[in-house]
Amino acid sequence: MKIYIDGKFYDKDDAKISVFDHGVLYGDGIFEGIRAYNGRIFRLDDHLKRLAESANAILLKLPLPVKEIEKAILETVQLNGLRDAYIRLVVTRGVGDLGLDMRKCKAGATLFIIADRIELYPEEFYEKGLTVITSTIRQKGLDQVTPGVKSLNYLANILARAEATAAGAQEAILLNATGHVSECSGDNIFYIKDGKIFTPPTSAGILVGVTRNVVMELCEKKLGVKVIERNFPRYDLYGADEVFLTGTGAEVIAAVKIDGRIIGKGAAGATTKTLIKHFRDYANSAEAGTPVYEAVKAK
Ligand code: PXG
Repeated sequence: MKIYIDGKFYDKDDAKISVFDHGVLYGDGIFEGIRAYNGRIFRLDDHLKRLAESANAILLKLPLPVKEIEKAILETVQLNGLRDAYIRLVVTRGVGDLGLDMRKCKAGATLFIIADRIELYPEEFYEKGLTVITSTIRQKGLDQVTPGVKSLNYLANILARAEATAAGAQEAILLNATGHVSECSGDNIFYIKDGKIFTPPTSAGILVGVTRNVVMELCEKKLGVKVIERNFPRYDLYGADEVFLTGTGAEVIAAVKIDGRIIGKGAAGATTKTLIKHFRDYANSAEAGTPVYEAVKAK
């Protein structure tokens, strides 16, 4: 495996950054989790746009123009010979001193890119669905560093996921300060009731998922249903016909048990299954991604 760090490629064991990097010392940085399907990087422009917005929000100057970052991503995937991949892109504040002052990070931001094979939920989970719990951990408020910034501070999400694991569940829902559902530790959430599809609005405190946006487009184009963005309590999930989660790793996947309540028929529902199919068809189509290899480009 070859890992990109600031313009150079390193073997896995040699891919290291400084202990004085503020990404390590303070979680001061941002990241993106991106997927490649069949030699094309899925919605790369969306990920790069979110990265640039996150950087701007935390006063971080990206070390390269976005177009150059795109080139570095393509090169990393190419060099590792991957067609289906999970790509982790991280931008840290860079090397500073032991204080909080970002002006001390004089050398500027560090960018590293890892491209690896993806670890997916086993296929059976797409039929039988996930077990989910509500975490005791609250979503960060909008007056804090907004959850819309994909920052390196993922402790709340990690601890929420640990609560899920301890409860024998795969995902955890985070409620926000007003008790409304925001999102899961690594996925956005939707529910279906009487033919209508709902998801929390950005004002609930969510990461605006690339997958979430694609699924909203697919609901409109393929199902003829416009997703309604509104705040709702977790009780609406308990009474839903179907609940599903979206994320780069999970794609579209049903949640069939939430806090011990069985949702719908207790397995992936018809609409969720239809969406899983539409999503996979789209993800593997030429229009969904930026080609990595010349042979694909020529097609
Ligand atoms: N909310 C949160 C908090 C996320 O971290 C999503 C929603 C979905 O966004 P995308 O753009 O992926 O549709 C995410 C992203 C993992 C893992 O290992 C998951 C994410 C990020 C990093 C790792 O499960 N999900």
